[in-house]
Amino acid sequence: MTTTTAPVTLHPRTGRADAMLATLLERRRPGHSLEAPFYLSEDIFQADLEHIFRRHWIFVAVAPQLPEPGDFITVDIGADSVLIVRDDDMQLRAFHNVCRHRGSRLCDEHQGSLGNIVCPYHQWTYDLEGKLIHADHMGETFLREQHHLHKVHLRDLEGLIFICLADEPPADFEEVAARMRPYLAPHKLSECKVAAQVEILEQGNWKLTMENNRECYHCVGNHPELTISLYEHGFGAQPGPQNAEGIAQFEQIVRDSHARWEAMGLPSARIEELDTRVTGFRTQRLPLDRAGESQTMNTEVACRKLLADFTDKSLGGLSFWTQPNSWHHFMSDHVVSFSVIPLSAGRTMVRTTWCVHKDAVEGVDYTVENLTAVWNATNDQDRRLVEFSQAGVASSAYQPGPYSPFTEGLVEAFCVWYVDRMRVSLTASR
Ligand code: 3BY
Ligand code: FES
Ligand code: FE
Repeated sequence: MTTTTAPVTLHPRTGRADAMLATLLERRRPGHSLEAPFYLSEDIFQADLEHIFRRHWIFVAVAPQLPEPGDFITVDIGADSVLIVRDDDMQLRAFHNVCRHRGSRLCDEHQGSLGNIVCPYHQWTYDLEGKLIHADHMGETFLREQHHLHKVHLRDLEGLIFICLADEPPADFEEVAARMRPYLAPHKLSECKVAAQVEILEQGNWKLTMENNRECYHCVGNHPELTISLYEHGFGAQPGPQNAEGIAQFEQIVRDSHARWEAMGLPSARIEELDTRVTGFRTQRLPLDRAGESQTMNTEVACRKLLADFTDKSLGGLSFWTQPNSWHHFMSDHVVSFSVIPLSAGRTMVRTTWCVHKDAVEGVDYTVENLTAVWNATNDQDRRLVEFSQAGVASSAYQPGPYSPFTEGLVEAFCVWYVDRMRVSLTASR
């Protein structure tokens, strides 16, 4: 591993080695994986939390996790715990899960239902809008209105819940939302129910999880279940005489499918803005192979009751990727969403949520086993790949390797976005 000779100065507040980080960011070699400290260093992990996860829009949940007034979930991002509740007017709200009395954690559970938010320590009580409504023994001069819960920014993008811990969140989210709404709205995720949710722990850095997600170079060799429904020519490939016909055929299928879907009111064209904006995103609706209905083992729908008012099972897969931490696949019968939560330099949680129409009946319209089979298998394969990468990066022999210009363009886009956002934020915080 190459080491830097730059002088190391500690950040006045965090005590971290920001100069070394700045040097590593500055000398990142385009088109290559990152240097080892980006995956291994706990200091850089803390910097990732500060500059990426506390300043950008983070995908944390789907609206069907909180269908009723009083439903809540908690989400931990580094040392910050966030409480998301649905209030009596059905509005989703997010608060720091921190009591305004002496700072106690308010809710310890990951999900549940509550009437008011009651602190377990001295029972200060907040309503679902975060207002302090009750606090005993605080005297005549105590002002309840100065002790409401601290809010966290929240956006519900057609059922996808994003939060931002920054005081001033990136404003371009509104534009991303406006662009994405026509793609997502027809699937009516907000009218779904959660059919299954699985959390897996990966012994690897969150960036390796994201990089792995941004390419399908590894798919043929590792994902026998996923590649049943995905067209191989959708993965990107070095063009040549051996695959010219296959690529041309695939492109024709995409054009024909897009024409059909667009005519049904389903926007399908690719939008590619992963590394060109603060709230990086990408979308595309792609046809699925074989029966072409869903990402299942037999490529047929996993749920007989289709989403929204769909009658056509063959709507392909609408994918939506966001920086820094999510990807989603919307099909005719279900939606599968992935949220990546960093835990430490070498540990990452991936939460996968499968949603079906809220009136679909388990055992009649779908089975959880069939619905989740492809992505449970694929997630486990990806976990192994991430763990292999983490192990290799930790070796003294590791050096940044070259990305394929044909199949790893989006991995590069992730790294470009990451390095750029870190540089900007690091400079601004000095
Ligand atoms: O399809 C996905 O979401 C990613 C990309 C390829 C491998 N991985 C399963
Ligand atoms: Fe919450 Fe005292 S810390 S009521
Ligand atoms: Fe994969």
